[in-house]
Amino acid sequence: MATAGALSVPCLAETPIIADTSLRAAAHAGGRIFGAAVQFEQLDNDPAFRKLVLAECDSLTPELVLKWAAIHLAPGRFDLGPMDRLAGFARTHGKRIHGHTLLWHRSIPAWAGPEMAAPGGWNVLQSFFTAVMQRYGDVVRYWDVVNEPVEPMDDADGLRRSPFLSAFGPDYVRRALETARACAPAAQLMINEYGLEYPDAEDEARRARLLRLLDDLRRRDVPLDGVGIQAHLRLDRGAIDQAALAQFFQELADRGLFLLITELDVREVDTSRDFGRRDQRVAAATRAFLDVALDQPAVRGISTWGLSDRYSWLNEDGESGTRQPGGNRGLPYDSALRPKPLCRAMASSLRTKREFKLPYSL
Ligand code: 9MR
Repeated sequence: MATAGALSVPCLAETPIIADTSLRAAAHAGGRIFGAAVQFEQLDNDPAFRKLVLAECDSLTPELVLKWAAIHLAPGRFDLGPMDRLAGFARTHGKRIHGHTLLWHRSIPAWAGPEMAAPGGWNVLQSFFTAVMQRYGDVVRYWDVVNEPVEPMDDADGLRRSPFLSAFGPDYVRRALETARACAPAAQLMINEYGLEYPDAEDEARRARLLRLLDDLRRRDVPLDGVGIQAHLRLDRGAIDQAALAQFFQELADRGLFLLITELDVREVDTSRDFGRRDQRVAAATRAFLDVALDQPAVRGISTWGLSDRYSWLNEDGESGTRQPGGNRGLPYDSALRPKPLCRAMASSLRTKREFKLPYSL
């Protein structure tokens, strides 16, 4: 069975001196890793963007092509071509792939819903896990085994109402993690969750329910190694409460779990042409978040959801699904691939908040 070998983050002394906006250099300076969500076509068709991604990223998260609905076309039939291309790119350039994601309620193949609900329904999940965890085991070290399982507003004891919950009951989280461990014994298994960052009642309820889920899994000795904090920040949600957030990160770390910031970006409200003011706001909000996150030694790294405003889901038109480059300015590089104040704020936070004696491996 293929396993992810260690690929060491260079020690500070080996890190080349590059621009002070370099997120990768700043992350390495603190013993952390940096990555971004990408699509292969962006790397293939856009040489300037490819160069930026190669310079900045240790880890690439497939934005679309590793999701279940994208791969598992029918029972026993997989379309692995698009993911193979991204994995090949990562292998060629010595990058890691972040395994996003095995179970997500928004990416279930249409045929699989009824199959899951029928007797023996776990087999369909088992065959997807086996196919991708073995095929990409050499480049994937971290897997988002279950994405977004918690939804306190759903009134199902705080777990999200989903086809997984309906077919298998709340125990599906344990079964998914155990199945993943059996498929890739050396991989690092994670739960990835959103809506954990703000001090309002909704996020507070989600934080509490996530902690309860983690305690439950731990009590039953379920294989779980880490938690992904998505960190889709939003300027319409107001300020974060740094003390409360620090406490939450500590509560996660106290459970023996490592943490990754997995999908960082910032949704703006202001759409004016005053880019200077907008960029300062985005940078300040992110700095307030990252200074807390990176103060926590259990946080191993950051990935942004995209690297440049040229390619951001936040610029996706809900109806057509097309993206208008540059509308929202919530990623470190602008649509001309120039570093923005956000980039400098991230690099500065990464450099200031150094926690590690030993570098983590990717
Ligand atoms: O950014 C992704 C968007 O282009 C896709 O249409 C969508 C459905 O596959 O998924 C988006 O990525 C999501 C991620 O997989 C999970 N967390 C929230 C992300 C943004 O919606």
